[in-house]
Amino acid sequence: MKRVAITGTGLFTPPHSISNDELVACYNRYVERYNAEHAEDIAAGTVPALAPSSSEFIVKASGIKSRYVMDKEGVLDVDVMRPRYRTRSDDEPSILVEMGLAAARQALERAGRKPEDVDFVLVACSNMQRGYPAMAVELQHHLGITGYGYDMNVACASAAFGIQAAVDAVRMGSARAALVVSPEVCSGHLNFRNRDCHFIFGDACTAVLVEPLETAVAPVRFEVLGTRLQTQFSNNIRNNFGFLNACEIPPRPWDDVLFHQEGRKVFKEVVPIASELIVSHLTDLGLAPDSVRRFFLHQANLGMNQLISKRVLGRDPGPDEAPVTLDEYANTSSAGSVIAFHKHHEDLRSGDLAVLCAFGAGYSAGSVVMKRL
Ligand code: CO8
Repeated sequence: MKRVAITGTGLFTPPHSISNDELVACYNRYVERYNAEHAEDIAAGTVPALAPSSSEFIVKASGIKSRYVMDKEGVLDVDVMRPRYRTRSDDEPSILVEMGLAAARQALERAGRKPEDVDFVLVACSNMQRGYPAMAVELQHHLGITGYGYDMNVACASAAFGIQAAVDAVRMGSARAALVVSPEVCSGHLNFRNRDCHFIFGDACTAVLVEPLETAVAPVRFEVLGTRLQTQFSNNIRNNFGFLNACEIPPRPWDDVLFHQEGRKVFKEVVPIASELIVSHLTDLGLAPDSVRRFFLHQANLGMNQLISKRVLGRDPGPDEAPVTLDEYANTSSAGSVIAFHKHHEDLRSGDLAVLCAFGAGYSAGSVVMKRL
C-alpha cells in the first residue's frame, strides 16, 4: 500500500488578540447594566441577578489567557458583544476562504508544492458560513486548483476526520495530494453574554498537506502510520443554528442557535473517549504509549489535556510531551490540535512518534499516529 505523509502545515492567526481582562471587563459592564435595568425584578426575586465573570476563574478552570479574533471592536462593545463583518458580495472571497487561503498557501510552501500539485481540497471545520456552494470549492477556485473539494463538519474533531479522508484519497490514488483546511470563526457563534462560556473560543485557521511519501520533496515529513475515528451521540455540546430556524414554530430563543454546552459533563465524558481511543489505536499499531514523543491534543481545556496525557502515559506528562497553545489561542475548535502540531514539531527527531488527537461535539474523536522521517 502507498505510504502517505503530512508534508506541510499552515496557520493563519487573526490580527486581534483579546486578553481575559479585556473580555471580563466588557462582560462585567454588561452585568452591571443588566442588573441595574432589572433591579426591581431582582429585588422581588422574579429575575435572578447576573454574577460577574473573572479572569482568575477563566485561567483556573480552562488555562486560557487570551484569544485571537477576526473582529475585536464588536466583541468588546457592550452594546454589541459579537463580531461584526461587512457583508461581502458573492464575488468576493468569503471570510472562511480568506483565512483558508493564507493557511493553505503556507502549507503548500512548506511542502515545496504548488496548487497544481493538489487535486483535493477539504474544508473541515465546525461551522460553515453558508450552505452552498461548498467553502472548499470556493477555496479551490481561489487557489487555482483543478480537481475536487467538499466540506465536512465533525465539530472540534473535523481536522482529524479530514486528515483520514485525505490520507485515504491519496493512498487509493483518487488524489495526488490533498489539502485539509480548518477555518474557524468561533467568535461568530459564541454567546459573549453567557458567563459560563464567553471566554472559551477564539478564531484561527490551519491547513495540512497530505501526499505520497515516495514523491514528497518537503524537508520535514511525517509519515501517517494510521488514523482512527469514533463518534457517539451526545447533546452536551450543541448549536441549533440552521436554515430551518426561520420556519420553526415557535421560534427558538436567540441563544439556542449559538454554542451551548454542559462543560462539566463534557470534561468527564470526553476524557475517557479520547484517552481510550489513543491507547487502543497505538496498541493495534503495535506501539506502546510511552514510545510516543509528543501528543498534539485538541486545545479545549488544560486540565482535560493533562488528564488525557496522564491516562495514556500512566504518569504525568513531561513539559513538552503535550504542548499547550490554548493559553494564547483559546479553543479554536478543529484548528486547535493542528496549531499545536504546527508550532511544536520542528524539534522532533527522525524516528520520533507523535499522535494528533482531536475531540469535541458529537461526540466525535479522531487520532492520527505519525512518525517523523
Ligand atoms: N467567572 C467566574 N465564575 C464562573 C464563571 C466565570 N466566567 N463561569 C462559571 N463560574 C462559576 C460557576 O457559576 C460555578 O459556581 P458554583 O460552584 O458556585 O456553582 C463555578 O464557577 C464552577 O463552574 P463550572 O462547573 O461550569 O466550571 P468548570 O470548572 O467545569 O469549568 C469549563 C468550565 C471551562 C467550561 C470546563 O467545564 C470545560 O472546559 N469543559 C470542557 C469543555 C469542552 O471541552 N468543550 C469542547 C467543546 S467545543 C467543540 O466540540 C466544538 C464546538 C464548536 C465550536 C463552536 C464555537 C463557538
